[in-house]
Amino acid sequence: MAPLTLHRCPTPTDVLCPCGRVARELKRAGLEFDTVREPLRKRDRERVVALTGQPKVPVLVLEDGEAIVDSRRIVEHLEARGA
Ligand SMILES: N[C@@H](CCC(=O)N[C@@H](CS)C(=O)NCC(=O)O)C(=O)O
Repeated sequence: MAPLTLHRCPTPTDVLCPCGRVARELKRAGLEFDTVREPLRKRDRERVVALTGQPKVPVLVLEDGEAIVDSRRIVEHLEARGA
């Protein structure tokens, strides 16, 4: 199991949406991460709601279990850790 986990939408590329942007940034930084594909419809994202209290992805779960919501905040976090 990788230290980081990215919960993302089903969009199959890294170029089209906020989830793809986060995946690109993680790869660019050379960080190892697991990917969990979440359902397209927000009402079907029970796992995301259980993790974060809201249904939006991307969500990045850190080494200590903290979950960061929103692509902009995730990218800021990666910058702050020097990635
Ligand atoms: N402002 C959010 C937008 C997140 C967003 O639009 N996520 C897409 C997937 S990449 C989504 O969940 N779309 C389905 C919906 O909003 O119903 C961010 O940048 O993280």
